[in-house]
This record gives sequence, structure tokens and C-alpha cells, in this order.
Amino acid sequence: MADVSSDEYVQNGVTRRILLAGPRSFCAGVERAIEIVERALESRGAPVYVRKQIVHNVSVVDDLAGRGAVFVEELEEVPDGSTVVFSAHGVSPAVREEAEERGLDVIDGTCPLVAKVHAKARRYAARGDTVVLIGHAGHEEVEGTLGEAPESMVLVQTAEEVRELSMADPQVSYLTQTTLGVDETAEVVDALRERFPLLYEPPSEDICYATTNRQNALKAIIPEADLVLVVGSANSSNSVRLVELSRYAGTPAELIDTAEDIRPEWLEGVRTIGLTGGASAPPALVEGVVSALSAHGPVTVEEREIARETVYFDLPSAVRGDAPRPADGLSS
Ligand code: 0O3
Ligand code: SF4
Repeated sequence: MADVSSDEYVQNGVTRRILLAGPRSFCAGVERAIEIVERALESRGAPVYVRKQIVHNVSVVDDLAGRGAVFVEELEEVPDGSTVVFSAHGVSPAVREEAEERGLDVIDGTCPLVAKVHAKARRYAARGDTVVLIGHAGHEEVEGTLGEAPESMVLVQTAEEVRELSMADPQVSYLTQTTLGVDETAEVVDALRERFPLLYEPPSEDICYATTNRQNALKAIIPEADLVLVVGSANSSNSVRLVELSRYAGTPAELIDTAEDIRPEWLEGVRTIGLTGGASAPPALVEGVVSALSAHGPVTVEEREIARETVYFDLPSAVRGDAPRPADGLSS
């Protein structure tokens, strides 16, 4: 953390309060994806190639790179005969086919909840729907999902874009990226309902439990916070949504990769700091922020837990080994 010795609270010995949002940090899909790379390194030995960042976090990627993972943008950078892990955000069928044609040893790190959205995209497109995907252009998850049925899918990012849709197809369904802002997505869905009165509504939400919980947990502490710090990387959609949520509610918020990024001027006049971490942010980095703040003046730390997460995703058989594990699939 940068020098905060000029901070008035530090000088006057005023106790600051850190309010920890719970749940925060790693979700089940991220833990699974990281463990897949770790186990692949153990069982296959380095190098293990990973297509794209396994999750959108600089520290996670640097740590795995230091242990022999080689992160590449595209499969053409993966040598023949190598092991390649697909990131948690998923891949399009075209990428899967390319890997199969090349005979690469593929281990799929796609979060099962992202895979579920892919399955819905295939199902809806196969029955003849025009499938509207709500998501961010260029995001890897969106690229992968759109790749399931490119002829039948259309991407929208805002309610405005929904109103501009020109198709007259009465058979329209929608899907979403898993890491969107819950409230802003509801507005886009409302616009879709208005534009397409016969809109098919999926039976369950695509914004996942972890995204929803982290947003709700932050909402619970925002009213008491003078500043919100979100641990996460700049390309992490779900982490950026947490910053936006706080700013939208009127509380200043900053995205930080580590405690080193905290600027002393942010803390001026700040008595209560709300602290959380995106789904790809290691819990240790959040603890590092607490330690850094504690090292520069008296603090109290309170946790507000709005939900307890017990979701666990089994590992793919390629890296499962013989150790006894919970039953396949989702358990909670
Ligand atoms: O999708 P997002 O940019 O938020 O991805 P992160 O930061 O890696 O977090 C994990 C979420 C994910 C793998 C897709 O749902
Ligand atoms: Fe899976 Fe949700 Fe985590 Fe994404 S944020 S990896 S969908 S559990």
C-alpha cells in the first residue's frame, strides 16, 4: 500500500472501520478452473498451455505462470501434442473442433454454469428461436456463447440497443452473460419484453449465484461505507460491476489488484471502508488489504455475510485422479 502517513486519521489515531462484504472473492467455478491447471501441472508436468487467462485476475495468472502454465491467446500458439486448458469463461464450438482436429490434450476449465448457458443457446436455436444474448461485446464468455449458434443469435448490451433491434421474429428468447449487473440486466430484459411481447423467458437466471451474491452483499454494506474497495483486475467483468454498483449508489469505489494500488488521497476523511473481492480475486489479496490498512492506523474489522455459499463443482475426469471426491456435477 502506498504511504498513508499524512492521513489525518492515522495522525490523530482515529479508529477506522472495515466492513467486509460476504460472500466475496473466489466462486466455485474459479476455484475449479484454477485447480484444473494446478492438477494438470502436477500430472502432466510443465508446460501446460492455457487458452486465454484462466480467470481474469493478474495475480492468479502470474502465480500459475510462475509454476509452468503458459498462457496463450489462440490455439495456434500451442505446440502439437501439448496439453491445453480452456479458461473458465468457455470457448466456442469452433475452438473445440480446432483442438480436436489438432489432437491436442484438452482439459476443459469452462465453469459448468457457463456451459449451461451454451446448452440453452444450442437448444433455443435448434427449435428455431432468434436468441438475444445480453452481454458485453468482445468478452470471452460472450464470444464463446455466440459461437454456439452464430446464425441465430444477436448480441445486445443496453435497453437502447434492444429498442433498435430490427427483426420481426415472434419467436425470440434471451440469454445473458453470467457476470452482469443484476439491476441493469433487468432493465434490458424489460425492454425485450416490451419489444417482443411473446418473448420466451428462460426458466432460470443466467447471471450466476456468485455474481448475484457478491452484488447483494455489497449492496448491504454500501449505505454505511464512505469508500468501497473492490479487489479485482480491470478486465474482470463481475469485479467492475461491483465498482459500478457502488458508484451508482453514490458511494465512491475503486478497483484494486492488490493493496499496493491504494492511493492515500482515497482515504482522506474516510471512516468506514467497504471491502469486497470479485469472483476471480484470491481471498488472500483481500486479507492483504485488511493488513495494509491495519498497518497504518487502528482499524476494526466487521463482516456482513448475507449468504453462505456451499456450491462445489466436481473436477473433469482428466485431472480428477483417484482421490475420493463428492459426486459428479453441482452439489450445494
Ligand atoms: O466474466 P468475468 O470477466 O467476470 O470473469 P472473471 O473475473 O474471470 O470471474 C470469473 C467468472 C467467469 C469465469 C465466467 O463466469
Ligand atoms: Fe461460474 Fe459464476 Fe464463477 Fe462465472 S462467476 S465462474 S458462472 S460460478
